Amino acid sequence: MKLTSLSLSIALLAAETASASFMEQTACTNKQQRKSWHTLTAEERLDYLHAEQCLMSLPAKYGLEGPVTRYDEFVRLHSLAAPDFHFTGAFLPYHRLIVHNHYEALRTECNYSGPQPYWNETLDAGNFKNSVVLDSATGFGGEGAAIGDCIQDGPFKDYISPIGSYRIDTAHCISRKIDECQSSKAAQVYINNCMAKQTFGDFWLCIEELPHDGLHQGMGGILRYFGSPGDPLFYLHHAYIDKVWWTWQSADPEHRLYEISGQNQLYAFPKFLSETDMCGVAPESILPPLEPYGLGAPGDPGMETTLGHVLHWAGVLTNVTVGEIMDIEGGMLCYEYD
Ligand SMILES: *[C@@H]1O[C@H](CO)[C@@H](O)[C@H](O)[C@H]1NC(C)=O
Ligand SMILES: *[C@@H]1O[C@H](CO)[C@@H](O)[C@H](O)[C@H]1NC(C)=O
Ligand SMILES: *[C@@H]1O[C@H](CO)[C@@H](O)[C@H](O)[C@H]1NC(C)=O
Ligand SMILES: [Cu+2]
Repeated sequence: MKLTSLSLSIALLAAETASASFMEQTACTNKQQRKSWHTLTAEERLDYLHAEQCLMSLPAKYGLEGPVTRYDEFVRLHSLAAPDFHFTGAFLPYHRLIVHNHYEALRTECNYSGPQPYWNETLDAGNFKNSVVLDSATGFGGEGAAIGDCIQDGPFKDYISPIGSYRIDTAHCISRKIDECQSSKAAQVYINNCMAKQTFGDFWLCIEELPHDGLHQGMGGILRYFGSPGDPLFYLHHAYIDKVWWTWQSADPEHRLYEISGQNQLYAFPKFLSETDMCGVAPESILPPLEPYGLGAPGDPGMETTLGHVLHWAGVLTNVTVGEIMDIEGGMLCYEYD
């Protein structure tokens, strides 16, 4: 009895020390805003779309092979490291970071001063085709048509990216092919199911499987692959998934603010990927390749993702640890959701 409570307090003390070391001294007072696309004014929507077009017009600066524009560089960074952070414990942290990095580029390089929007996908689940997000005048344009499912309207219809769906580069348009069975995976019922999970490991797997995959498979085209940031909808989607994670964290901050776990390399696909999904899609058609890995991952003592896990970007961006971005209102991040 006594021993148990002693080891418990030691564990708690260790957890507190770990979290404290990740909290920087800089206070988060002037929070950046994240807002639902559905509630933005037409002018706010256009500001965001113009900022994205600006990023698509700026020249690449990291010297990576492939990217021509600043916009392309984020696509390349995502696909280069993609096997490290899909179906692994770093899935949510990595996407939190890439949305932040992309937003910083819009702000500092394209003078964007509006909020980071997110797409509340539950509002359009099963009916992506009619979403305001895909409006041709004040949105991202609709789905594709003709050869290559190239999008036909909206501000990005003429954008050609040299970055392929994964590691092989071929010049292509932004493609989409909506599947409303897949888009119904974004429904609130699946969000609620995940919100009820009590551990990070259960929550993350639940999110990555259903609500998260609903957008990627439901929108189709380039969003189905590791080159998914090639469609600017990627950032609205992952800001949304980030909001869902933050809501889950905030429901029990004492336990969840710094809770992380999960395999730290893509050793195995989660069980749900071995089964045909609810829309009758067989797993082989959506699985990324499994790659051979060494033991463990940078910053982790073993095979589990920890707060020390290094989120790295092909050596071109500053390395960040998972622990540094667990709190969106402290350390290197300072933003809030509406
Ligand atoms: C951002 O604003 C600065 C200062 O006004 C200006 O020099 C720069 O050209 C602007 N950048 C873009 C991409 O519009
Ligand atoms: C999406 O909208 C629904 C309906 O207004 C709301 O209940 C839900 O909380 C929203 N989800 C997020 C993540 O904002
Ligand atoms: C960033 O992390 C990677 C992976 O651990 C490592 O190879 C690289 O040296 C690190 N870069 C810096 C600047 O620390
Ligand atoms: Cu991703």
